[in-house]
Amino acid sequence: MQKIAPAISVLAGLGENKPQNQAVLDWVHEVELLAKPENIFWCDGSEGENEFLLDQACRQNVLIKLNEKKVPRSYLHRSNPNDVARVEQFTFICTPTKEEAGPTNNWSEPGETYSRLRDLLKGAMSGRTMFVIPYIMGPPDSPITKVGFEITDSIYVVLSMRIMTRMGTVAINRLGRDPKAEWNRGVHSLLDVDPARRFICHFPQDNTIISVGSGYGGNVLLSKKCLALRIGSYLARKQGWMAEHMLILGVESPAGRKHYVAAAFPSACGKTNFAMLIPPRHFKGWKVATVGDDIAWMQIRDGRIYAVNPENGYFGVVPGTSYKSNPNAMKSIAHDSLYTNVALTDDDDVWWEGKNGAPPEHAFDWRGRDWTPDSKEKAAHPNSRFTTPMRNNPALDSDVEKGEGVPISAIIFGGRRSDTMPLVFQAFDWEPGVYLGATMASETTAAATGAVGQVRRDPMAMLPFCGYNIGDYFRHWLDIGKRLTNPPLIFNVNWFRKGAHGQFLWPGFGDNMRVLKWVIDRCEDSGGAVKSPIGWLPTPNDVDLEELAVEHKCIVELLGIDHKEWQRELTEHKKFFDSLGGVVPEELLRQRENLEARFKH
Ligand code: GTP
Ligand code: SPV
Ligand code: MN
Repeated sequence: MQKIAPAISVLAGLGENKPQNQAVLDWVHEVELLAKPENIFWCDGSEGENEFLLDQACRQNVLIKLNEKKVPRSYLHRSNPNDVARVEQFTFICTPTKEEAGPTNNWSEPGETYSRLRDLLKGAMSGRTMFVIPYIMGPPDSPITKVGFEITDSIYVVLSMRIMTRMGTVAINRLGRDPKAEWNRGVHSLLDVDPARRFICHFPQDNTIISVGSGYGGNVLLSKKCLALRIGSYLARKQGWMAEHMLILGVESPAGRKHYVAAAFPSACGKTNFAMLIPPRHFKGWKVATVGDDIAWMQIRDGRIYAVNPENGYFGVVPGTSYKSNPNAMKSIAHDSLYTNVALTDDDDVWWEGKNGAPPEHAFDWRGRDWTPDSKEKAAHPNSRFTTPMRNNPALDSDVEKGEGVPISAIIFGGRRSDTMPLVFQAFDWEPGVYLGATMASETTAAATGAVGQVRRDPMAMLPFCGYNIGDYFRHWLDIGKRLTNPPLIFNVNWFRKGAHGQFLWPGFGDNMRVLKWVIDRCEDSGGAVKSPIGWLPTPNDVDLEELAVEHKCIVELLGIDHKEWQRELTEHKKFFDSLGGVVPEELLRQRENLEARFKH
């Protein structure tokens, strides 16, 4: 068997970017004594370092260089077939008490967990290189920006973190020498990539993350779900801001009026696609620009919400990405990108289900096995991903680096629902809007291991990412509302409603502009709607459907609510709240009663 992550021989002048901060040095030393690496590589984030590490990764077969003409400076990575998605059942919030982690998280006692992890990490990096990655989350000049250090024995993690975060010297400078400064400690080791020894543990009180036994995405790029959401949400509540699983986009009308919108959809439910939307031809002069595709850090200023994207790149779902569905993503991943678990063609190009053009006659599937169009299994894993710098995105918003963030006019919740949820509606106010987010549900996807297609409640798309008690999280949302004099309007969308034959009723993708336009109209007090029990619903006349080839009866179905389905939905809301065991704030329980009452009138 191939050795996992053998040490690299470090070239002179590389890997020497040691920070001055004594707290960091002490912590690295402590992990070194425990994990016993062969050598330490202190990353600086430079071009030369990246070139060197890419070359090393190819030599170790961690990466395969792709066809330089077809996808310049890009590489394929194949993860272990037992390690292809986030593992929610092995993800823990280690707070002193179980109550602090709340009813939706796996909890594990901190002292015991540290000692179990220490045992696992003992000598875990022997014969390996230990990389120290300094990074920041947020624009360099933002007051909200946080510093993190990730220690890892995976070269793939280093190369990915360089794309996903602002990495290297910028972080060392931001932290400075103050040993008391706030920064996140992240330790990651592949160990032997065995699911039996795979744990993703968060210690919010210590601002610490320890992740072992995986080499995949959200389990190991500790900046992302672990810091920016789980630890982030904990810090946000304590410090009075919000860390949310939301895309951020800017939308500009032909008249030059611009709004920013944040949208929370669960994993693999359309955030990246919505954030990169290209309006259909009929919307000539409208422009959509991306601020972020996965995470929003939001602050309140002058009674308004302002958002920044803490990330620097996109870790996006590959299957289904094409010039038809998402041209901006296709252009972004055409160069300088890492691909994970897609298929490799005979000419070293990448392929996946849903890419433009005919499938190749022969390829190697995501595990590296022979594949032809007759094969029963998919060529690319359903959760195969691209890692690409946000600078590759032709639609990147001009204010993406703005430290103070962009003002948010609307918050949109949305899930993957075959039935019940209409294409779009608007909550009556902030509190009913929080209820809407708190009760949202979605069919599960391949982004996490486990069954796919089952409806589960996923409050604010944060079920797997809220680093503390969900009841306190709801309370935080309600409290935020009280501080807002100019609150964003709150909406719900569903791109995934299906007709009687199991087909999607709505074309989605670029045509979601039609829904976005209605949202913007509502923000400008100009969009029409009718009052319904669940909120303000547009009629077919209120949504711009020009040049859309969808039958009128489908539109009526999409925009309608079925009272029978909603009775079931209300029962599910109650069941969900009951399952949380008394942590749900009074206001939300009252919202549920109000909703039920509105259906009776
Ligand atoms: P994470 O990165 O896991 O957080 O996912 P995401 O929310 O960014 O989802 P993404 O945009 O990558 O989309 C996931 C899947 O949904 C892809 O296969 C898309 O092709 C599909 N999808 C996205 N938008 C739409 C849409 O409007 N309609 C339909 N039918 N499918 C969509
Ligand atoms: C998600 O699952 O929401 C993702 C992918 O964005 S991962 O980084 O693996 O969490
Ligand atoms: Mn996500």
